Amino acid sequence: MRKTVWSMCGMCTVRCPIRIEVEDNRVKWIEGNPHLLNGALCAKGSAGPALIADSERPLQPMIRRGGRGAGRWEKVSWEFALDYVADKLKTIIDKYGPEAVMASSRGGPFQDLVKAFTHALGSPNYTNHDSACGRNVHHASKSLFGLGRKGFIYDIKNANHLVLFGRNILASLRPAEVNQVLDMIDKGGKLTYVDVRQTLTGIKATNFFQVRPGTDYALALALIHEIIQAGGYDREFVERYTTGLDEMAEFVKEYTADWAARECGIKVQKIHQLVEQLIEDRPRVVFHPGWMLSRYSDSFYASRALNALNALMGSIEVEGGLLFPKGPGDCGVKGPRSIADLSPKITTPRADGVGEVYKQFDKGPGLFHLFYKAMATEQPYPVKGIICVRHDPFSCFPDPAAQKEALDNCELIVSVDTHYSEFGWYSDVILPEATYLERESMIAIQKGLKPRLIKRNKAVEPESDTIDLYSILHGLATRLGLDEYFPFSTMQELWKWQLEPTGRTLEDFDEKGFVELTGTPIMYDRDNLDGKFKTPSGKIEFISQNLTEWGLPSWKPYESPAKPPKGQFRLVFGRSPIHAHSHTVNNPLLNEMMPENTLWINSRAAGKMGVSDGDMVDVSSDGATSVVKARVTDFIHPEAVYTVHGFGRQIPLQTRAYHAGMSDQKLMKGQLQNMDTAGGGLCLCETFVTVRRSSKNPQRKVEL
Ligand SMILES: Nc1nc2c(c(=O)[nH]1)N[C@H]1C(S)=C(S)[C@@H](COP(=O)(O)OP(=O)(O)OC[C@H]3O[C@@H](n4cnc5c(=O)[nH]c(N)nc54)[C@H](O)[C@@H]3O)O[C@H]1N2
Ligand SMILES: Nc1nc2c(c(=O)[nH]1)N[C@H]1C(S)=C(S)[C@@H](COP(=O)(O)OP(=O)(O)OC[C@H]3O[C@@H](n4cnc5c(=O)[nH]c(N)nc54)[C@H](O)[C@@H]3O)O[C@H]1N2
Ligand code: SF4
Ligand SMILES: [Mo]
Repeated sequence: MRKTVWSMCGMCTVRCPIRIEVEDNRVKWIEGNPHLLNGALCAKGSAGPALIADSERPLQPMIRRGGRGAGRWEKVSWEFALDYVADKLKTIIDKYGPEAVMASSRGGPFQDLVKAFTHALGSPNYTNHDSACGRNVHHASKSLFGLGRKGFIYDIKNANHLVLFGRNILASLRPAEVNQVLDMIDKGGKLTYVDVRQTLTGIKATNFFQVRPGTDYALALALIHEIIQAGGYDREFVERYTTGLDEMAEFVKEYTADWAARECGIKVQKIHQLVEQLIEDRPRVVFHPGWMLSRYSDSFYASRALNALNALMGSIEVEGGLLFPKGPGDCGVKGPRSIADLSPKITTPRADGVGEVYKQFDKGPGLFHLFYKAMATEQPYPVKGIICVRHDPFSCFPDPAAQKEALDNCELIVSVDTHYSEFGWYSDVILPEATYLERESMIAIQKGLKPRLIKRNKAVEPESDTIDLYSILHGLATRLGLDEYFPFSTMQELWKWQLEPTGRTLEDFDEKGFVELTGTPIMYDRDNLDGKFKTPSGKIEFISQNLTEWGLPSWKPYESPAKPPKGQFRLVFGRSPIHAHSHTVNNPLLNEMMPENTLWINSRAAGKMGVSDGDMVDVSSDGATSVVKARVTDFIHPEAVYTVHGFGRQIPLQTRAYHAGMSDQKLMKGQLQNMDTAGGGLCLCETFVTVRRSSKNPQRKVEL
């Protein structure tokens, strides 16, 4: 008999609520939770069953027996693997202290577990992927509002105008957000889209700007200037809730629409037209500050400018604008407990220097790439053990070769993953986690206008020798004598403990798969937002007191991005709606839909090089080369070439993905420490590549 299991998708980190139909321990159907998503799901989410069926992934623990990366693995039992890892951790801790162990996990609601484990060991060195994703956006938002990247949600559905700078919202997607955008368009809302190429989002736009790569900050500054100049901002809101308007106005004086049009390579009339629309459409205007802005050396400031535009529009805590996400406290109830509360507070300085050398960055997850520095230099102290959970640094950060060199200083490298990651393949131990359909996860809060508790239930029993993350960490903690921090032997026990203060029970999740903490959406009084902005002044700071104190400018004078030398291009990247970074590329279903990436290249530039659509090209930078098919198109700026991130994988056991397409991160030679010093994000779009017709026979799979 078929049964319904409520759960959360795990094919990417959005974690959409889902309804699963199960029969005879088989997943028969997956759809978006009808109460929240009206059944909607993306292609990746629908490919969940193919993940379970995929045998080209680690199906039991493995210990490296050959050299690192050689692929000689011994399959072992969980007892053996956990004993092995616990012993190695003990040795490192005895020799160098607990802070010599670092752990990273891909953020999201379940990061608490890995953080709790790291702190239980006595190490402050918990980190995540974010220096290659949203750190610039996060810190930019903090400098303005005192609230991080997740400090606002966007009421797109009710907006009059949504402005997206390289936020390809319909392709790099969240189903709920896609529906909001389409609803907004249906209701007559305007969409402005800025990119260096045409996209799924751009083709729906009211205003589309194809800009010169790296010039977003110029356009944003000009919008600030023109709006202030026209007196088109929300005076009442700005006077009540912001500081530093005059200084900002003075700073942007030289950044006129005429100037920006020349700098970005767009029409000045179109900028003026946009300004007029925005003034008319406010306050129901959302300037998306970017999700992933680890791109250019001024992306922090570009994101800061986009958020300043939100403040000028007065679009905070207003329908169709940016809303404060509400939590349990706003509903007058207590939230669930976090396992991180059981672990000790660690005061040892972090090995990445965040909080000490780099006072401007949030200590929370610090900055992963800086740990490589510590490994190589043993400064401020040695880092000898690394555990990566749901995170593949070799796909995530630039220049895997440089990362491997740093990692060679480590005595233990562990990957907790559902797949062979590039990092896992180089590691000492692979601890395979059960897939999201075969495991339970902790209860988490989803903040919003109607905050709710969510929970992942197990749809089917694993048929492989894989277990969930809690069991893995609990197994290690027990072996290390740290049981007090992981006292629960089952997820059921942990759930019950988490729920105790909330007054809710596990049964409350049965009806819809989640528990709403309020029946009606909560909005704050926009006329009384005092105390909501967590900056030193309590206001939205156009000129940030903290940045000033740290010796950083609130606004960086604009510098035009370098033009690529003749015969070279700026390498830019993005996502496909069909894949999630690198880890779905070998998924049997998704691989069938999109088996490889291509290199987008402007028609005129390609013509000059004698490259036609479909030709193989060598893409190289500083000794590294990738070979890929060219996609010749008018719809990309001639200075840039573009590819979908995540391909060019090098794990022979993943036969579908092996050497299919190109890896962008491999070409980012020397960029591992190229960080935006104000935002902490890496500058991933600051690589120039040479493109040539390739002599490669398409029959050959591997690169030479
Ligand atoms: N060059 C370049 N670099 C980039 C990007 C880019 O576009 N280009 N994008 C950047 C961005 S925005 C991000 S967010 C990062 C993403 O970088 P990563 O965090 O490394 O990316 P993911 O592919 O999401 O996940 C990494 C690993 O998690 C594993 N995994 C998936 N599901 C599970 C699970 O349920 N349990 C466990 N234990 N493991 C699981 C996958 O198999 C994969 O090996 O990369 C960044 N780096
Ligand atoms: N299907 C799918 N959806 C995803 C993900 C996924 O892996 N797959 N990953 C999720 C994650 S972790 C993240 S962080 C988000 C990222 O979400 P986005 O930031 O929206 O995604 P990207 O596709 O990386 O980049 C968007 C665009 O930036 C453009 N771009 C490059 N240079 C410039 C420039 O100078 N100016 C402008 N304006 N645009 C430029 C690229 O051409 C690309 O089209 O997506 C999330 N959603
Ligand atoms: S966006 Fe798609 S893959 Fe990601 S959680 Fe939602 S349904 Fe799953
Ligand atoms: Mo990301």
